[in-house]
Amino acid sequence: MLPKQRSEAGAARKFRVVLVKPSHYDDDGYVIRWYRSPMPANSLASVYGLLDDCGQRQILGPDIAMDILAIDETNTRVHIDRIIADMRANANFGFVGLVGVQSNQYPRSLHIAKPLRSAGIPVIIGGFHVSGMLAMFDAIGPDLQEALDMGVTLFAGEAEGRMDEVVRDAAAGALKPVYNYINDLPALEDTITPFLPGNSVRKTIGNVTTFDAGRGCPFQCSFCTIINVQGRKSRRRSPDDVERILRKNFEHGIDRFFITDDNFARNKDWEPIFDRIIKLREQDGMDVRFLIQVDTLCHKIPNFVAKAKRAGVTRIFIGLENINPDNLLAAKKRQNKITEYRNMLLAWKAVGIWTYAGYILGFPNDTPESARCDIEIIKKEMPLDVLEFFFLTPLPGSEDHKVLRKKGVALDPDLNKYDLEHALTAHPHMSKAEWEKLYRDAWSIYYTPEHIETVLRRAQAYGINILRLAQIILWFAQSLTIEKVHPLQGGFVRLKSRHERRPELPLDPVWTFYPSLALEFLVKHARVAAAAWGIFRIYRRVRKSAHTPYMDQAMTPVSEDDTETLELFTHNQSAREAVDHARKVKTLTASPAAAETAA
Ligand code: B12
Ligand code: SF4
Repeated sequence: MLPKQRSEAGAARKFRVVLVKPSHYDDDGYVIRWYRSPMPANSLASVYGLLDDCGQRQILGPDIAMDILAIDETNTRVHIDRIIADMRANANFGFVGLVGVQSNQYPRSLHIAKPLRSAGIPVIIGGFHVSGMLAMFDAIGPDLQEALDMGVTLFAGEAEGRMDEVVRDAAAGALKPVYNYINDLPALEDTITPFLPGNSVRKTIGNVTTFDAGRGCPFQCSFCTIINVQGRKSRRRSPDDVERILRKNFEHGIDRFFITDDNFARNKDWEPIFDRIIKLREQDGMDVRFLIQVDTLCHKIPNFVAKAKRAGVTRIFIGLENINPDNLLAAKKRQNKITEYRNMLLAWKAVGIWTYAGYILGFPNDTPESARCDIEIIKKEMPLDVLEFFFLTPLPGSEDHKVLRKKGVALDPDLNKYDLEHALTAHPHMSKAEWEKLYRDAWSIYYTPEHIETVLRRAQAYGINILRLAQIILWFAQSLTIEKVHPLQGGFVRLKSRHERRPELPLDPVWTFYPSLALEFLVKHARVAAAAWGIFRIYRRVRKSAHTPYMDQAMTPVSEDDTETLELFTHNQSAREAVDHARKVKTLTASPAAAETAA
């Protein structure tokens, strides 16, 4: 039997909800699952919180209790047979919710849904794939139709304020095929606090959790899904909401947070939220710390960086994406100005905050040579700590995906591969094999022992905790080579079950599966130990030199000469043009008359 959670004592009946945040399949067809995943899933916590609230308000009446179980498949095996038995014992009174389903998780979701539907259990799929497809296309595509044909209900848009309707319909056995709220996005102020019960959180690595302080981003990057699913308008939780979330977690010993807003710098209430957190830290003694995602112009917002520091931000994630202005323009990422990159990174460094940046490989102007050269320039001239690479991916929900589909361009039909780790369409200058090789090589070009040492030396000079940074570098540098998954999909100790394989692939015989699993386990852990020892030695060397001042080109304050001397600004025609453009803008806006005209 499945464990019970959250039910009201004394109620005559229970409405059983099993929430599953699905994982997806690796390239060998096995579900990616870990003994411990890095942190609780915010989508799962959001949906759990909303259902829990329905239960507490007894929306189905005083004699019906809500009984909710949350399973994150990245750290827990989904025993479909047990869910079926459990639901059957409850006369299928309830539903299974597949939560926060991304495109790459959609095939796995259908595989989970199929036997449940055959057993007559109501199933609902929500998340970015369904929302993205319904946001961009009027007609239901074959992938969503497959779910509908099975009798699965699709939920598009956000569930805040809509969960009562779904629960009531499910209880009445009258779920609609589609709930489409994509054009009616709810306000987030005073909405229900995301929440996960302790046994779910304990399956994650540390004292870290996630929450979104807001949704939506004003920019228009063509590869982005967020703007089409969550909109371009900033909707946000209030400072009171944020304080409630922080206090609730802090009481349970959780003091590290990943604020999942895709661009916290464009959350219209970033300042009152930071001010509230500053109060909690400085007056109420709550030592809470944060990782936030921002854009490359955030340093220009008055007080943003300084208040982030005081609010306990220790790390930021930036979508750097590329250093070729032609590529940024092609992706409509006009807000990313290479002339501002160094200013921005140095502003964060000056307050001792370290940086993760995402870098996309496979923009139209990339060649294997140019991309390799760009990574070398970044290493030399930009004070970045952790760099992570992605394939340019036409994600369902993005403008890129819609345009390619409309043009009839061939796209890989296997949604499981839409995880930013696969080449899914033809590239103008690279074969698929060259693109894949570039992706694999990019990690080893960036994470050389020499460069790891440089990153640690720079960080030490800025007063950053380099032991923690070294651990994160180990994770990012080795994940792809050792675990064959992107670090953001990684976890602690990979688990595999013989039966958790894509149904299209054969079941491995016992006599080959288990020996190769054991060998894989040993080899991987030996490699992790060797890599950890290598990075630890670098760390020790850097630590010993703590009293010797360190400076290099990347750390040099930005000067007028940069544009003549740094390769970042001279490496190709479009970089030189970007510099000319920035100069013109500066000259124009320096003259009061021009400033008036510009205004
Ligand atoms: C935080 C985050 C992460 C974190 C996860 C941390 C965590 N544990 O929460 C990390 C960094 C680890 C991560 C990794 C990845 N991510 Co991510 N991630 C996000 C991000 C920024 C926020 C997710 C979130 O919490 N959203 C808020 C929740 C509340 O929204 P929601 O999931 O849509 O849920 C709402 C509705 O959909 C609905 N709903 C959802 N489920 C259900 C179920 C039912 C029954 C009902 C009624 C309603 C319902 O109600 C919810 C509340 O309103 C999103 C972008 C975004 N803004 O959402 C990308 C995003 C989801 N990630 C994405 C991707 C691709 C990935 C990776 C594959 C990337 C990679 N290669 O590493 C991995 C996959 C890892 C994994 N196992 O999930 C894509 C998915 C795009 C797509 N079309 O599939 C997104 C959209 C970003 C993007 N680039 O476009 N991610
Ligand atoms: S800045 Fe980020 S969230 Fe905003 S549109 Fe671009 S990719 Fe999307």
